[in-house]
Amino acid sequence: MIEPIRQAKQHKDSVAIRGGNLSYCYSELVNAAENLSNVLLVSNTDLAEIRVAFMVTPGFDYVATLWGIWQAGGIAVPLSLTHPLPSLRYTIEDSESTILIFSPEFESILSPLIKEKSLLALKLGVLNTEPSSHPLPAISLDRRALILYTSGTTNLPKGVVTTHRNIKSQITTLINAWKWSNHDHTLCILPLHHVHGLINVVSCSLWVGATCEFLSEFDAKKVFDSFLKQCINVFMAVPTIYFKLITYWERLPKSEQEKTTNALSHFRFMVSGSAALPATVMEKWKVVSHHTLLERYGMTELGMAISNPYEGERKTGFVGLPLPGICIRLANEMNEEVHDELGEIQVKGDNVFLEYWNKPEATSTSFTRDGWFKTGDIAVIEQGYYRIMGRNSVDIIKSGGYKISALEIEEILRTHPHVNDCAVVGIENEEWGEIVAAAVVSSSDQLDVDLLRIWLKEQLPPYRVPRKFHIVNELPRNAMGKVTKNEVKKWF
Ligand code: MCA
Ligand code: AMP
Repeated sequence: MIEPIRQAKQHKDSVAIRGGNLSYCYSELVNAAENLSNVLLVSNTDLAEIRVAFMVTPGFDYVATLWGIWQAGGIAVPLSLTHPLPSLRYTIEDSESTILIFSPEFESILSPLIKEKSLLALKLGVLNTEPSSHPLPAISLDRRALILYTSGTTNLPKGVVTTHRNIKSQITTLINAWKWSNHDHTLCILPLHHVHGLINVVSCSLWVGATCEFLSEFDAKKVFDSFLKQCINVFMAVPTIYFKLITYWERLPKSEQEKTTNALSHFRFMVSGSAALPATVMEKWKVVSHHTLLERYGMTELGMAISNPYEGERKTGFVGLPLPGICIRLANEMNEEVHDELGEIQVKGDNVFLEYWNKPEATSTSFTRDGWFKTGDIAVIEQGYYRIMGRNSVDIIKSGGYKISALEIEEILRTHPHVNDCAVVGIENEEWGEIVAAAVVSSSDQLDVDLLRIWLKEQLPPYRVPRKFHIVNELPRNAMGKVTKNEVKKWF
């Protein structure tokens, strides 16, 4: 039996999931997952690491689908709910998924792919929550469980493969460090094709028998309305979301502000991560909630690695201390450990992913010879606390908590008939962390930026579409002919 189901079986009648006006207990969740495993297995005894892509509404159906795939022996490939068709096609093709599970609301976007790829398609109806007695395969911890797609220094996103052991390690580390318990009740508003929402919020809460409540989308009013019901006591989000909540709260009448602050002050703790938390946001959130946000550092390839303490000083501008059980060091360009100076964060531990899917070379170059994973993030240690100072690539942009590859956007832009060349950069922004900006070289007088934006939206997820454009005759280059992106940034 997979570990999440084994854990869930200890909390049979407790409420696992809430969404809309519906609640589901742990027994219903386990039964729905096991019944779905049986449907997936048909007459097989084990899916043997077949990739199963799924595009399912966040909530009960989502978790039942994920656990159902795992319990049948498949590798789960969560699809983004907001990506356009070309991005969904890429994920399905790259992961070589052969089965696709979806909620009815996503049928229209997926139907061309189902036909084109001859996928075995399963449209979810009402899930069967009766107990099942069919035998299900034993799944060892070292089997592959999940592929999450993340952008990086290559132009196309890479599939990060984690095993059941990696996931167990990522979850149990956080449960211990942040003292999760079955009395907790959290709200999930984050996308579930990334670690922050899927592991830190949903998987941690369901591992301990807590309640995980879902909102269909991020909306500041709906988030505060949920908080005012006074059940939720744990909240995790990216800095952009805290920024948006603060902006909303500041516009409320004084009496509403007080009511909200009173509800928030009863929370157990609140976490920020996925991107640097600006000091201004940290300070303003203290006024809104009477809480010092716990900032932590993680990566799709690692889960969480460094965290400010649950008990103890949470330092503004620092991501904290290595989490127990995870080995962290700073290293120079020769991959030698350094002290008292800037270095790349390198990580070892059971939490570290297995491989990039079908990319053995990318996998091997991302590790040192002696097995440290090279994060590409540069940090210093001050009094034991890590402070992130930047990245070793200008081509990685973080916007709204999403990691974005400048190279991917450039490659697509260059295929536009009126674009001769381009350079994409991230511009610092308090709300979004960075916003994507593009300098475009065009010899055509027909290039229309609004039309270009619409054209890009058909090919890229909305958060990867540049917000700012600058049309130029030439890009600045160094003596080697390489575009000098710091010069490009100055244009914005
Ligand atoms: C959207 N907009 C943007 C961006 N995204 N503008 C600038 N930059 C952006 N990145 C604009 C839209 O075009 C739209 O404008 C308006 O904002 C609202 O768009 P919408 O998509 O509705 O935005 P939203 O729903 O308000 O979304 C903001 C969000 C979302 C909730 C912050 O970006 C989000 O869920 N981010 C979390 C991502 C995440 O979970 N990352 C974790 C991965 P207009 O109306 O003019 O069109 S990292 C991870 O997992 C690691 C392990 C870790 O450490 O956690
Ligand atoms: P992703 O690849 O989407 O998982 O994003 C991981 C990256 O997010 C890390 O490599 C960091 O660059 C960044 N990140 C995550 N948490 C923080 C944080 N608290 N402060 C600064 N950067 C962060």
